[in-house]
Amino acid sequence: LERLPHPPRRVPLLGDVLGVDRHSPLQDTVRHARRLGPIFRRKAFGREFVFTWGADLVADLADEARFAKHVGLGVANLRPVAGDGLFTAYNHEPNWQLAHDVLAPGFNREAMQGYHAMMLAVAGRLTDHWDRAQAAGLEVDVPGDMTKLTLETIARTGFGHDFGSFERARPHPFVAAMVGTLTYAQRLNSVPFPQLLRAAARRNEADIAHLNRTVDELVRDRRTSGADGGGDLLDRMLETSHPQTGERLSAENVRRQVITFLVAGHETTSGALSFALHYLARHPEIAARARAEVDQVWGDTAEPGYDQVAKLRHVRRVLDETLRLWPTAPAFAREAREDTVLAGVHPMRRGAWTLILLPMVHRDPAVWGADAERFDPDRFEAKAVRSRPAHTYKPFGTGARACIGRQFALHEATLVLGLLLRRYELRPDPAYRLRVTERLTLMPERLRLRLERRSAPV
Ligand code: MNH
Repeated sequence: LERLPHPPRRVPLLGDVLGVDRHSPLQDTVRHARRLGPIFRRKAFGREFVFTWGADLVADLADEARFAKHVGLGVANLRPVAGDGLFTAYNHEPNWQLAHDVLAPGFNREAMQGYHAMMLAVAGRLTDHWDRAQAAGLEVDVPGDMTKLTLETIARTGFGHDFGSFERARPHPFVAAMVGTLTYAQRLNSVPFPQLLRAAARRNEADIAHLNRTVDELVRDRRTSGADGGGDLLDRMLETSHPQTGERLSAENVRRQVITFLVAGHETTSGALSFALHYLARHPEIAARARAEVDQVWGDTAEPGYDQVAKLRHVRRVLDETLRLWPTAPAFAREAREDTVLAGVHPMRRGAWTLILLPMVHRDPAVWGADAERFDPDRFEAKAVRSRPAHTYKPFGTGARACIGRQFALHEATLVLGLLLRRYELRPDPAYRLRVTERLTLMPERLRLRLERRSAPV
């Protein structure tokens, strides 16, 4: 550890943390990373964090035989909210395997096909909303509207629940409570004495209570209505027993899973869609190519079918490239299962861990070329992908604890980008400069766009 590069120490107690902007710890760390190299440490309040982004190191950390997910920092700070839900569970907690096995079929191809019509219906609410804004000559609030869209999508497809997001002027209180808990969890990492955050801690308790209440109501509605959700996620959580052991999720664990899926199922997808729309607006030539593909593949079918989404290769590459530059879950942690030597160089004790800094992994000039900062979806053409080493692109994490919702997110986002490209031309505000808000996840700050309806709208 002592040998790893680190920023200069200014204050002995606080380490280099005085240089940390507590509103953007990730971007701040990325700035250090460029200077300090592929593996480095930062000290904050007596704790040492090791960050890794070099391609050979990250590839080695992906070895599931020697490394596993580490529940630390931001993820650990969410334990009071999400408990032993799928995302925040420790590897050894029995509820992880149980919930994983019970819920994984909720993301297979057949299940995804079942969600498609509802995803289309929610996207229709978005385009109604955008049509009205466009007709009135108003800008649209991209992150706000993408959050409405993705929250409604996961709530309706997974839980048969309607938050009425598009009928509200302000975000649903569930979203406000969620943003509160994510921001608080992030903040806990960057203050020396979290005990002093008394007012914030009380607000956080209230936010958690709100999330719990919302979820308890949603579960009660399902139980009392006697309706089955047609095999949706809530159905699986409540009714499905483990195929081998016959075990069921407990009521308390169901509560944790519902919160987990409502939050994990919309926040990162919303950011991905928002960044993608930013890039499409800024690169009209790339938007035009993707739009031409949509016109060609979808023709004038009013409602594209499930299979017609995967055929949008260009649109999908726009999304892949967006998640390269702005992986909306920007870091994940890996720990050593046993004493080992990382990439044959750095000794690690059992349990020692490091944070993988995705924006740097994804911008390493040694992997992505001298123009790594440039937005170029062609990097995801099959031939280019094959020419890159494994484990150099990891927006959905790695191994057994990788994202269970990956196909869900990609299908939803590709469908929505296709629908929006087909319907609108995107006009950026020339004065806008991309600023990124952090609350564990990433989101473009105050992104507004103007829309024009295309001359031959479908
Ligand atoms: Mn998702 C885990 C990124 C969409 C539900 N997700 C992860 C991890 C990353 C991630 C990275 C691994 C974290 C870690 O190792 O600590 N997820 C994303 C991104 C998007 C996304 C970038 C969208 C874009 N995730 C979704 C959606 C859902 C979802 C949609 C649900 C419908 N994700 C999860 C769950 C986990 C997870 C649940 C935890 C899985 C596990 O540990 O078993």
